[in-house]
Amino acid sequence: MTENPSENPLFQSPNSNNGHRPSEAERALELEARLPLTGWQMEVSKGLEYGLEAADSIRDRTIPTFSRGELPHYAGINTFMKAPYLEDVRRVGEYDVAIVGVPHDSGTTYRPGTRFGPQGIRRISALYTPYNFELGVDLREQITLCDVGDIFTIPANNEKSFDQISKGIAHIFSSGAFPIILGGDHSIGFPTVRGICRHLGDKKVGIIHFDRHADTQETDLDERMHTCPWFHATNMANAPAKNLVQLGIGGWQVPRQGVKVCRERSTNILTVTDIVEKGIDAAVDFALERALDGTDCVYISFDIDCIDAGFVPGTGWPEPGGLLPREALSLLGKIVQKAPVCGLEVVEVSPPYDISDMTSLMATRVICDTMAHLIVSGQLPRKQKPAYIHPEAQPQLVAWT
Ligand SMILES: [Mn+2]
Repeated sequence: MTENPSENPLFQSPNSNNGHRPSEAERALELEARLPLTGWQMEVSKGLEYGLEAADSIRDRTIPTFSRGELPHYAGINTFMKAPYLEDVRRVGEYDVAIVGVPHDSGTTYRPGTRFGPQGIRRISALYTPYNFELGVDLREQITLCDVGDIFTIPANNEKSFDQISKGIAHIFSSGAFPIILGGDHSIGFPTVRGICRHLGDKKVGIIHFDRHADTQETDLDERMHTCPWFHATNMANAPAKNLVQLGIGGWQVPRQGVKVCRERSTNILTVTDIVEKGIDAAVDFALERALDGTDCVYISFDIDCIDAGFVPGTGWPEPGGLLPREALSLLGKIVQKAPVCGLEVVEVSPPYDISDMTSLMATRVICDTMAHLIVSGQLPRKQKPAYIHPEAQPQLVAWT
């Protein structure tokens, strides 16, 4: 159901309409008229069938007795955006997008609580409708989404949890469903990328990493903690360090051991000031040029703390001076529209430290925007499995003791 991008007003030249450049709002009003209502109607009839017709006094006859589907937003079972819960994960390849929680926070070095990140993000995601005004996207009409629940992580053991995470992500990724991962602390960045690399054959992935922290040291407190994912991920031949782009790094929480590794491996860093001074478009060009140099796809690792601490209090290591939400979302949207994206993780949401669910809501926004930009750029729904997905799994990619 995705439109040809050339017919989408978002991609039309500014002067195509007799010199009148429509405002974003004018374009948005036009785009909405093109969206079908089929998915909504199906949801209503299923609701009436499964949830029974409403009591006689209810005038709106689309309302069932038992809440089914989107409405009301405060009711219902907490999957991400009330997507169907896929209990039989063997069927995940039947969906365009799979949401998976990774409730692991044993890699945390200060405030814990990100094991509740998936629950927090799912809970506040019920606030959202599937429609975005400016982009003219309706997720319910344009893609199929499921929530496969959480990976079974082992709270006292990072390494066993990493093995579970890599196995789970490899399963989703190789099925052809687009994986969206709800963290969890950032230690999961290594096993998620390892899961993807397992099915890349000889293909390569560039990592675009949004964060205030470098996360590139080998160990922290003697283990592979949330400060360490990119040291280990970029040891894999499928994920070269020269294709690691790190956006928003800076402040008083960047360990010097990590900085040394960034320098030695020539990762590609832009600070918040770099991004502001270059401008968003130049920063996007820099990120794509480096992440796509010799690679076949891009993985996005979005640490919620890349955004200024004032907007995301519910995180493990909040740091003032980060990106404004508008800047982060604009960078993300432009990157997703221009790169072949193979997966997204949003990490470091810690609901016990959150206020009014703001941090979880920011994560929801990052996820929904990513899905919308994948639709607008024609990457979703997938017409076929991307060529970079190799059917055979490589069991052992890198040794570490
Ligand atoms: Mn961070």
